[in-house]
Amino acid sequence: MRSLAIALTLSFAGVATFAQVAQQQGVDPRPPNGQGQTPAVPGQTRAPEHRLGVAFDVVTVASGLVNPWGMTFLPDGRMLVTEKPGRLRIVSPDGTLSEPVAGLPEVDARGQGGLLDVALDPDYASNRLIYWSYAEPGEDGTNNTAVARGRLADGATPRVEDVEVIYHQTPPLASRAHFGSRLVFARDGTLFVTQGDRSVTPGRMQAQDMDSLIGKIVRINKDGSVPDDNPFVGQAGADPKIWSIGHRNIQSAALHPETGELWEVEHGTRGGDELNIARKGLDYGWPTIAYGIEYRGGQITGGIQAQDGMEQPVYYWDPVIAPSGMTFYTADLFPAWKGSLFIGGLASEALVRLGIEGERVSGEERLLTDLDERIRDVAQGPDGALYLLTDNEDGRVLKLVPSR
Ligand SMILES: [Ca+2]
Repeated sequence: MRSLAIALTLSFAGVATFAQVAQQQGVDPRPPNGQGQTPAVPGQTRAPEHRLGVAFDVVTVASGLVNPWGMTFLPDGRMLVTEKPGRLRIVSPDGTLSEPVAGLPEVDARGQGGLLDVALDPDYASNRLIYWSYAEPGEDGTNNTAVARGRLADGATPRVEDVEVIYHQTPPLASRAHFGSRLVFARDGTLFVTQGDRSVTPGRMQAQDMDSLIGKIVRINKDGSVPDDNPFVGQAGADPKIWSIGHRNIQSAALHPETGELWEVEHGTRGGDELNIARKGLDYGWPTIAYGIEYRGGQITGGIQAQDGMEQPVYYWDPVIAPSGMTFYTADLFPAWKGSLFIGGLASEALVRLGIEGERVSGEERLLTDLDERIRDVAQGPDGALYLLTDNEDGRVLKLVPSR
């Protein structure tokens, strides 16, 4: 497929021709679900396959983790890893798992719920604060995404102290799905929380409601208070925690290493996973505009893919990859990968690499397609290796290192 793409590139006679070819010749040969849907701009989907041919080994760092979901690195090189059923562990570079960190609040681990992402305070070295997101159990079978923080007290039996729940997505709904979520600190020290629409009709409809936190990215201060410069502060009927609206389910987010903007990938239905740059106060369209079709078949809402006042994705996938964690690669260990965006694939059971030029996707590559495991999170380690979590009852921490 690569040689075909090169041949076509060399012989292409115009942008329209190239766009047409790119439409047909991405890395995924299957036809789109959204028949007749056309990208808003050339290259918005099915970017040309671009195999860099980087040789790497896959090393198992740790195993025996139950559905690990999120990870982050401590300054000493150990990792914090969440397990979806509700346990947080410290993982040493030699693969040793700590006892579960004591003191975390109860989670609702049904369905897609549980203990989700984990992040360090930007001032962790001095305050030892860590933050985690989770599905919080509520009344009468309802639940919601929540964020807590606490001070990590290390030792033979690690624990968190001074635990505070700093954020609750409202309103709670009865659902086992679409909790998001990723925690990303902006450069100014505020915290982005990416969320979902709860995968039930009332939640889906609230993704456009300004008084609901369903289907939103929120931006909060470290203590959960509202930053003064949030976009809807002072707007009647709007929740001031909102940063952006119209999102379906975001389990993948990272700051762009140069611009500091929040990039995110959200789950679509059948066709319609999207890469967005989540900007202040903007509407990302769900459920009014979307690529792809409903799971059961048939058009989504009014069957439109674009509308004034709603943002187009930078890129979309139809068929989907089922995106999980992501990271921009910036280290020197793999020079050819510098500047690439890596996204974990759940249903696609692959590691997706996107070449990024400015704000467009220049090429796509699928790695680890023979691993046959769902990839739940992706992070760059302090050693420059690319770390992954595999989503299994016997889940692993893997790292990719250059082949010896
Ligand atoms: Ca969208």
